[in-house]
Amino acid sequence: MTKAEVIREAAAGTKLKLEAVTLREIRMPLVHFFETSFGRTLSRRILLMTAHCEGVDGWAECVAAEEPSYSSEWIETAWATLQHHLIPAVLGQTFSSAGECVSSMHRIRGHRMAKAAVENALWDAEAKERKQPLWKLLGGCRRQIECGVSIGIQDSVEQLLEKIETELASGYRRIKLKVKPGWDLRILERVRSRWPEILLSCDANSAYRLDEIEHLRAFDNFNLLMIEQPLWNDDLYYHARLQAKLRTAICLDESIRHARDAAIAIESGACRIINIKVGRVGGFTEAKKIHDLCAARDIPVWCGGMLESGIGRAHNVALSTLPNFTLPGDVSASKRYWKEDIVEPEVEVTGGGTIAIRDEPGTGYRIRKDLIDQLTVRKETIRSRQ
Ligand code: OSB
Ligand code: MG
Repeated sequence: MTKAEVIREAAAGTKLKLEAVTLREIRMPLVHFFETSFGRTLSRRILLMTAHCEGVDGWAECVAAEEPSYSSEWIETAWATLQHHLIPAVLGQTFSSAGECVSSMHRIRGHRMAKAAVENALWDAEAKERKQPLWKLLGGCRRQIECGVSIGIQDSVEQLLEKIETELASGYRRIKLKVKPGWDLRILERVRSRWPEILLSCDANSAYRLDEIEHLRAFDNFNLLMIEQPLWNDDLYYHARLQAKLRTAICLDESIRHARDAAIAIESGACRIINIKVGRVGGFTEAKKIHDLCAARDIPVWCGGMLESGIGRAHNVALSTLPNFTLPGDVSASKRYWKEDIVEPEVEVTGGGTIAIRDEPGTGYRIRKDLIDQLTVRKETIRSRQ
């Protein structure tokens, strides 16, 4: 280092030397099963990543699921890609900010959920090192965020109505229903006639095809805030064709992998709303890029969820404080998913359907290390030899 560099670094005050990384898999059964158009989840296998940076530990959750259904990534590809490619690309390096690791991982194609685990753990470490709340470091501006819920496909309509009633009574500000052929118009009709005024949306997770366009047009009858990802998970073009024929706004989730996808989706009219999931897009840097691009084009965004434990959930809370997160997200209370969460306090929602933002350094949610140890089924620490 030159003298000027030493002085500059001392002035900046932050240095993250990534000395070691710990990967773990924990098992956590869900309080209730969660069913989408692609299947039912009863229990989660969750990959946690810890970035050890000279006395400061940053934590993140990799949102890759148990099966490659929502995306092509799943826990085993994420673990292997982290172990063999991503961790070697960043280990032993010194970063002056978390976002710098993105270029180190650039030559590895795809595997965005795995990349997000690395980057987000470093963001957590950076926030702790700077003694700043993560939400501020990300550029957030809100002191509370608005919460919605995503309600899976149920065994009966009665069960669904009961669930909605419970969530509305808890204060949630938007109800999103998972739909698929055979569980769509009939339930939307029942829900809308019972609650004519609520903010209501639906998510098809790619369950429809373009030849079902007349069927999809019937969704216009229910005054929905949006219909999320009706067509193929990797499509933009046909969503544009569909959006031109619908009154209801299309929101894209799966199809938006990065800011360029978001730009093309907006320019081509494939959607009017975008769901940002930090794991899906490869980390906070890309999530912020999409956020900024949407803000500049007057496209509202909201924060999606992936049945996260408290660690991923806390990151979603922080991200949701950015100014263009103007619609209620799928960020809800820990207790909807877990008997006991791995952070303290658990993520809690007020009677008004909001989460209050915490001001401690990092996420503001402490890691329950003992509980994590109890839930761990596999663990590996990889150290730098430098
Ligand atoms: O499409 O938003 C989705 C869960 C798993 C995979 C995909 C999705 C979801 C959800 C649940 O809708 C959101 C949550 O409550 O975490
Ligand atoms: Mg979705």
